[in-house]
Amino acid sequence: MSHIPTIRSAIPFEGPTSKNALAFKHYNPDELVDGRTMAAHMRFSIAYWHSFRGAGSDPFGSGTIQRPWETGTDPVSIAKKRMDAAFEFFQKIRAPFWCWHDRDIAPEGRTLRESNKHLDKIVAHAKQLQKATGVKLLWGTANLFSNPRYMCGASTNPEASVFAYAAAQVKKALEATLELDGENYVFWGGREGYETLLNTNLKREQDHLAAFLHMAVDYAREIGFQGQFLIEPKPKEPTRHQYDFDVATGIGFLRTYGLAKHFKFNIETNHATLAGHSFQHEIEVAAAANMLGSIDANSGDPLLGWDTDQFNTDIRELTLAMLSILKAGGLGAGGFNFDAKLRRPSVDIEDLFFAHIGGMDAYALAFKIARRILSDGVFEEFVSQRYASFDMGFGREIEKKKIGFRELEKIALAAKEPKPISGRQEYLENLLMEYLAPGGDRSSGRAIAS
Ligand code: XLS
Ligand code: NI
Ligand code: NI
Repeated sequence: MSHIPTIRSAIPFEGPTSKNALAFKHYNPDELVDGRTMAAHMRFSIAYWHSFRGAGSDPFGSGTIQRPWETGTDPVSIAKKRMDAAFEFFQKIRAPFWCWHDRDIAPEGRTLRESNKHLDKIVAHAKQLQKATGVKLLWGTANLFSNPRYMCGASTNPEASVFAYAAAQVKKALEATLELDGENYVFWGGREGYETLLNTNLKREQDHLAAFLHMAVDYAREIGFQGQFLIEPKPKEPTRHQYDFDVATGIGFLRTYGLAKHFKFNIETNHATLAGHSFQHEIEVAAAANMLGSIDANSGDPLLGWDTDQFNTDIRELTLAMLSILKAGGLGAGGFNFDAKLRRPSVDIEDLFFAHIGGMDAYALAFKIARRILSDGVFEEFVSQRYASFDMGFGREIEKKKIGFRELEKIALAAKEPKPISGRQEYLENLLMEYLAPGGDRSSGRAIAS
């Protein structure tokens, strides 16, 4: 039985000239690029919480979105029906992956034992659906922030019994992720942060967070989970200060506590901008540490200071991000997970399709533009020229740590004042515009202005 009868079949690829709003213009899952399909390159994933649990509520009003499958009285049966609808959507939108929080997919019971039973039933159902459809689990995670027990954090809660509850919940979520062959497991900080230092021991809370992560890694290895662990940084919201502020903070934290070898980063566009960074910056910082893991694909609103989780169709921003991702060698076991939600008045099921079609098309287009830029190599050539003085002479000795202040002083005293060399920013931005323009196929080999 179809839950989405108005969209009869899978979204077709019709190419850039198509006027069909329910067709892909740039994302052709079957297209081969370097011997791999676009589906395999992009590894798109649907976020269960937004697309199947979000109903459009905001602090000023309740939900606006009503789905026909949300009927019945038994929460576990409703959860199964909802999941059937979700897998129908995954197939029709042609997404090879999905992601969940434990409490999105299965209803929380009156006790932890009952919650675990619900989760077992739903995971069994999900396993069948994955098998029947071929849709795979990109990552699982535990919701350690919605229930009031977590109001002061989970592993950073001042109360040890809450730490224990959270540990039990993550233990179960890891087992569920393993059962569904999840390729990654994510820790987003939830309420791991603080509101005021008047009631908070920051050092102790960070120690507890690290202890928790160590326990998670140990248990996962014990049960045979081979997937990648990911930290998803966010600077604020819900707490005023989140401990996993941004990628750089996360790297420092993981290295301090001996966790760096177990983790990479899941970078969310809107979290990057909330931290005062560009999306590309966060990707570069993670890549520089060899810790780029996965992407939560969305966008914020430059006029708003919170996590609006919108679908991203900003080709310039995505092309820059793609450049950094491709230069880093791609996402490996990660993917592009649409951690994005419909605006409150976008109440139709068609809106869910339009949103994802736009998101997938935008990323596929950015991927293609970025590949063209990299194969022409003009920006890379410019950048390597810019550092050429470190490829020879005393520059090289600086990089090899073979020279010190005394020798460098001698060199500086003997030389003339260094000559200013233009950074050519405006020129390079114009060049980028040529690639972004429709039909923006630059003829390669053009000499770069020096
Ligand atoms: C919230 C986060 C969350 C994580 C998963 O801001 O983006 O949705 O991705 O817990
Ligand atoms: Ni996210
Ligand atoms: Ni977010």
